[in-house]
Amino acid sequence: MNVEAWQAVESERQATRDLRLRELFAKDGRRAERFTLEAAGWTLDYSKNRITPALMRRLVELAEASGVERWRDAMFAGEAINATEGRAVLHTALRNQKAEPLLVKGEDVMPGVREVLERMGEFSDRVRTGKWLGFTGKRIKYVVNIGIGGSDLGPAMACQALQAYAKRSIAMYFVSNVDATHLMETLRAVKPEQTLFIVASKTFKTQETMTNAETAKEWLVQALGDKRAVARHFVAVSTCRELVEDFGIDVANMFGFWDWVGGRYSLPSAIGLPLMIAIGRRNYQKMLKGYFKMDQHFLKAPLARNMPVVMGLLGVLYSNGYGAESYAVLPYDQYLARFPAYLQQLDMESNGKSVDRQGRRVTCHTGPVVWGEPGTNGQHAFYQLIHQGTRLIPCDFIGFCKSHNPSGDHHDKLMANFFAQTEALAFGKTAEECRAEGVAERLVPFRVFEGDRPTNTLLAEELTPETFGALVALYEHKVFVQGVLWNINSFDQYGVELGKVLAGRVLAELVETEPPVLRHDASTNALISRYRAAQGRA
Ligand code: G6Q
Repeated sequence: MNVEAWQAVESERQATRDLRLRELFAKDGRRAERFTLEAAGWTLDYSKNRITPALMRRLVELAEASGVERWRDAMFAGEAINATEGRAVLHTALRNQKAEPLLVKGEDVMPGVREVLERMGEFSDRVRTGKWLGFTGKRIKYVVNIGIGGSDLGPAMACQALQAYAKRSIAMYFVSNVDATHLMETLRAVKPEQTLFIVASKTFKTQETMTNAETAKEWLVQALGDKRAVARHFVAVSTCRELVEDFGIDVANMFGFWDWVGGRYSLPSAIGLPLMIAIGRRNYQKMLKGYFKMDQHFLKAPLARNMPVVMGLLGVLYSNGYGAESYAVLPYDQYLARFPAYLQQLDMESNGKSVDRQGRRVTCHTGPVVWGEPGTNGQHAFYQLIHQGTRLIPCDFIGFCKSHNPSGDHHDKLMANFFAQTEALAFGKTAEECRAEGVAERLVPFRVFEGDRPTNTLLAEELTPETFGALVALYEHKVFVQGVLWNINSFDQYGVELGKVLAGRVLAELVETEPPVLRHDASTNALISRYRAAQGRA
């Protein structure tokens, strides 16, 4: 982190650390308005944070000193900012609505982006209207996406998020785990002659995905009694044509993307195919428009009024200033149930790094732990710790004014909880207030809420494809900003490699018929031997 700019943040934080949100609100009648931003259909009220105008100024200066604008512009321009992998980072091109060319290594990437979108549109129209038929002439009723990580979490989360817009006659399934239970339980729910498998893998080499895809292929061929059925029931989303062909999928039914789309940023690429089948190409386009609006806001708004920048700075304030180890994302919308899981990958795989861009050990904490569950469920589970625990857990509350399922007073109750929680977290309840309520003296310490628990409130009119796209882009850019502030490369993920390589070696040892010579540590050797014995392979 930029040392001087961070020190300025720190001294301002020290000067304001004893201020209470109660006082700050009482002193400044314009506080809520001052700390509220609007962008792409979203309102962000960040007034219930431990900030003052002066502290926000120091934070914005940190963003300036760290070169947030320079890095942002380089990313949007297609520069190879993913330096360790020598790649551009251009997920923003996938939703770019402008007519101008966008060059990567001298080549305009936009015609390719539009061409794939068009092919996805044609294909999803055919599936949705029943023109694409299975091998036995029946229409598709089940879509099973086989992918993992970035090739699963985005579309799985989005299909649930936008279920209100989905064609209900096509059921969507997502299989990711190499644990056969995931695939087998899914295959029990679908009929082979009416199932379309989408094998989604950027590399088309991922162990879990290829294992599941091979098993699904065997299942289908066996059920339909003909290898030719594969062509009508399997399509691929990948960057690797040869491997798709080797698997037996007709490349006419392959939807491509590019190495400048990182897995966890790939939802608006062809990886979004299951979502397009679910919600149709028009709604999908609206989602891309929502992404684009937030992209444009991120590009054009001054740093102090820039939603992803402000959220990124607040996160750094708590991580590095207050030592917060995690933050919670709490969507008050059941459709967004998988959003925290999606964000876990986006944030933790991007910023879970301990070396900076120059390869030096970082000197401050980087990416936080992200977690969360939909409200109000979380209130009956872990909110106790957020309200009265010893740890500081900044929270993002996400809610909508209108429900897709208006029924009685459900939505008013949901939103009453939504607003009340941030109020309770910010302002708490003093011992005097407890006593005034008649709380017995011996119980007062248990009934006090300290308050000053920081929250962001993100509110939109309705969960639509557009507001959804903008929300995802908001978090993408927030994570980007934090990566710049910490001077790390948010776009590689070498940390997932070691376990994969070791698993390859262990697999050979697990399945060998002759007792293998185990050369691990004593613990791993013993565990492998125990497993082999249980399989009768001692
Ligand atoms: C994402 C990661 C990772 C990746 C999966 C699947 O940023 O790179 O989660 O998406 O490992 O990879 P494939 O799409 O190549 O199967």
